[in-house]
Amino acid sequence: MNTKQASADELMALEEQYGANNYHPLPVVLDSGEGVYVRDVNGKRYYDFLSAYSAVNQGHCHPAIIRAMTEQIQKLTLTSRAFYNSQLGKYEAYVTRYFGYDKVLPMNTGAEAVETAVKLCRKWAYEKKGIADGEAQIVVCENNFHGRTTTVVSFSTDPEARNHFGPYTPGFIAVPYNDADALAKVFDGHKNIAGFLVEPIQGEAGVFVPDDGYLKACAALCRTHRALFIADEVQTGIARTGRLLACDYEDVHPDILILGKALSGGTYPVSAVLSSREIMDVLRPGQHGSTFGGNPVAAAVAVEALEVVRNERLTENAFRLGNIFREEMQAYCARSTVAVAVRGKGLLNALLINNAEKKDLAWDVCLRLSDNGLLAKPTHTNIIRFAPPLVITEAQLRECIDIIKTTIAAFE
Ligand code: IF1
Repeated sequence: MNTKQASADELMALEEQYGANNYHPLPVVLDSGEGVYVRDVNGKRYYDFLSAYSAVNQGHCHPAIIRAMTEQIQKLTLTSRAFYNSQLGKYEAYVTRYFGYDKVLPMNTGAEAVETAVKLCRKWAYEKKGIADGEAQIVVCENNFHGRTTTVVSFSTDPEARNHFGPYTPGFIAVPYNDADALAKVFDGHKNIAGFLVEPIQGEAGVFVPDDGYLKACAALCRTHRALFIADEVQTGIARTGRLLACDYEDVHPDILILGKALSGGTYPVSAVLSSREIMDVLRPGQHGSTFGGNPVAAAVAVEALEVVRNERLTENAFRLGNIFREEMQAYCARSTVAVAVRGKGLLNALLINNAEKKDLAWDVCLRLSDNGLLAKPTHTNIIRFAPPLVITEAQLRECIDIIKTTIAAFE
């Protein structure tokens, strides 16, 4: 490949030939990003309405985060946890205070943080709750998405995510989402329940927002039965839904909180598991960790990424603009034969497409949206997720609403 900028087709062909085919991307080859915008290799500018699945809440290449990263990355990138480093303690103090916890276990990807939470919950169950070793059960929800590792897909109910990856890790019970009675029945029927793992809003499943009170009812059941309420806020956390955490809508304080994605503003893999001292202290030296977990770059970046959320009032912005988005799109759905309904909280929203006549209509709409300068992608065939960076302005949002309406109108 010579040094001239390879064409979009050449670059897509390289991925097709040399890359594992575990994705089906839209035919757009992105090359740069700034705030709510990304540009492809031909210089075409798009509004990014996926935000790397809520990792880029602070906007692409946020200057303050890039500055923090650039400074640290030229100084010290990785020491392993065999030694202390000058950034980790400051980050641990900052992030635990920020979310109201005693302790944090730093990891890298969301799935690693979920795996960490599962291990922590099980060990707490054996050493503090007194469940017989190896007998702990963790309740999960049907249609969950918590990552792609083999233990995590062991408790997935999605055949696409789970099939042919066995043998599976045992010790999980699936209940219907948004049904606290179903969780109550599991507690009544089993004595070895260690915890309940839940997404406050099911993102991948299609932005399913549970009824008001669902999280609170489940947290109360966990307290009554001395099981840990584990919230996976990898996608819903860090201001995305219009509150710092989606659990904040119900004043639920998870026993174990899982964060990722926007913890670094999309600049670096940073995830975290936060909990109380009583729970976290069941992990002793040598019992868990990772090479990059807690590295100085991740620590410096995460502090800055969280500062941006606070300083730029991204939570309030997501709340206010999310209401505008749903109000405008609901009005459009009322008179549309294509767009059926919109649902979500803050700037995590999804539009249901009527694909009765054409199965892949949502995909076609997304292709046309990209032609019209807005990037979004369907999930589960007929649901289009709309999740722009939380730095979007009202004027930009209204422009994007117009783009979405005009694009869909062409399919009516
Ligand atoms: C892909 C989905 C979203 C997550 C929740 C843990 C993780 C995720 C609630 C794991 C990750 C990502 C994975 C990414 C696409 C995206 C995704 F479509 F796959 F399901 F957001 F909905 N908990 N979600 O949403 O975090 O290990 O990826 O850092 O697999 O393509 P990760």
